[in-house]
Amino acid sequence: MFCFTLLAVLCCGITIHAGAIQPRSSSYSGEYGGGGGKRFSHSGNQLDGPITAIRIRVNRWYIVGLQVRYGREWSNYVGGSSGDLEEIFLHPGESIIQASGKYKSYVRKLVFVTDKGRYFPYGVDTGISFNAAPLYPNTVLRYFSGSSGSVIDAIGFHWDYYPTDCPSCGK
Ligand code: MMA
Repeated sequence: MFCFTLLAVLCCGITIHAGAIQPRSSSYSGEYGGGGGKRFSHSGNQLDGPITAIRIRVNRWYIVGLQVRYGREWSNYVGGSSGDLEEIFLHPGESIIQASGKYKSYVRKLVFVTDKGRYFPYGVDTGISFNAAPLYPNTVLRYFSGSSGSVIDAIGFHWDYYPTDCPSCGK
């Protein structure tokens, strides 16, 4: 019995200790939007590097499309063809640290805030508000997922540390 108790105490101790030396860094915010469209995820694209630029297509009502540059590589475009395509490039080493917006059945508005204090708003002020931010300190937007068809139906935000294994990333 004593042995068993000792083992339990030891195991517990090891678990707590492992937790302390390996802090968590990944978190997820979402999904914001409706249930239509086809699913997409940029989880593989994050291996190309940090987010360095974003293209958003907007029309008078909706966030229509999305394309994201990871390191030097652009993701596939998702969404429809109406409206105008807008492009922003982040500065070297700059990261998105907050994303807010509005949605109903589709995404209506997106606002990105960076760790250099810049913010980039897109779309219209209609619908339910959301406010997405990372759970863990010093983590940033690493990739997007969601659903799309002729517009962006829904969107989610994946946060983690800025990648350190990327020589051309400016940090
Ligand atoms: C398409 C189809 C739907 C989706 C809408 C909006 C027009 O229908 O993909 O499932 O909800 O586009 O993106």
